Amino acid sequence: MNMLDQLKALEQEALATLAAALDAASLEEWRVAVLGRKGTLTHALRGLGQLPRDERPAAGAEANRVKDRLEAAFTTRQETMQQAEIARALAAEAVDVTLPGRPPSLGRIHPSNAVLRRIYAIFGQMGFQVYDAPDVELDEVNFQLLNIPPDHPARDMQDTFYTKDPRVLLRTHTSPGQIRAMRDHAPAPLRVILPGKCFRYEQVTARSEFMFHQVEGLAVGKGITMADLKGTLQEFANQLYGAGRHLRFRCSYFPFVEPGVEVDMDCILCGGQGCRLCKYSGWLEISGAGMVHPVVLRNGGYDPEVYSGFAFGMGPERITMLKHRIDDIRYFFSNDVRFLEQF
Ligand code: FA5
Repeated sequence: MNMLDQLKALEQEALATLAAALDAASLEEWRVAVLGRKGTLTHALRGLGQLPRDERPAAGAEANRVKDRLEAAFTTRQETMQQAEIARALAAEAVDVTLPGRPPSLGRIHPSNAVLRRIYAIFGQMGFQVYDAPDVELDEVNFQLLNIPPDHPARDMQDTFYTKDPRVLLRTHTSPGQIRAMRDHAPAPLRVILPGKCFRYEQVTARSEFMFHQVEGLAVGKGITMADLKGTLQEFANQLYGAGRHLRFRCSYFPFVEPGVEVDMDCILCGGQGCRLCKYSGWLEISGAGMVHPVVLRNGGYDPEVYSGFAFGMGPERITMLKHRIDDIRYFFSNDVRFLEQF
């Protein structure tokens, strides 16, 4: 067989095997076997040099044509294969855009936080700033500086959770924040609310949790009187529960105020007639309060001969219960969405 026939036969065979190559591996095998350094075509091209001179131009031209043809065929086959691979991948990863989506579930503000924000806004309008005090407190600040020495009977009303260090406990009320705020500001006049979590080691019931929020209020300055306390709480009740609320101040005892009071508001359900909510008394308790005790003023850095102040402490969960007529405080922190999503 002369060179030209040999080249034609090589071309036919190579094209036939190329057509049979169905994957990338066999395509690569074909490239090595035909176009590679030791491939059949390369081998044939090398043989051109041994041809007689007059046969070389024709054989050379034919060899180049075959080489171009096979290279072009290889490229085309490779591209076709890549396209097919892309098409297969796209089909496999196809997303059905007509499927209904998963709706994101919308969060809500927790009812305790919602009423806290409302309380901040109301007292903010009256010039009270929010002061943050720690949940983990010293016995000294939670009790002693508030006029409750060790073994004082008032400690029985506010037992708490203790840490390994007997000096450190979880605060039972926000009142220790009074000491911290006063020490931060004295002797400048001061008007703050102190919101936050409180903890008590007590029986959990429909009205009492072992963890709950309080909002403390404190105003210290010259010439502050009980009338300021009454006016401030009256304005608060009007803003939160609607204008025209009636408040009642009942004598009470807290070691850190003198005089001390419990503040009641006319029942929001019956307007004072008497119903189940107010236990037929016509009144709902909303806050403990009083004039800051001289000992506490002194512990906070104010001279009680010159300065006076009022303080109050209320429970936002109980306030929310009244507002929305919730009959069990345990709903607040049991994380039942059927409860939480109503707010
Ligand atoms: C106090 O804790 C005083 N520190 C309040 C105070 C501040 C008086 C400043 C005078 C001057 P009391 O123990 O009554 O007081 O609690 C105040 C409010 O916290 C209660 O009216 C109630 O709303 C809320 N509270 C108390 N204990 C619980 C509890 N276990 N679960 C839910 N709320 C509670």
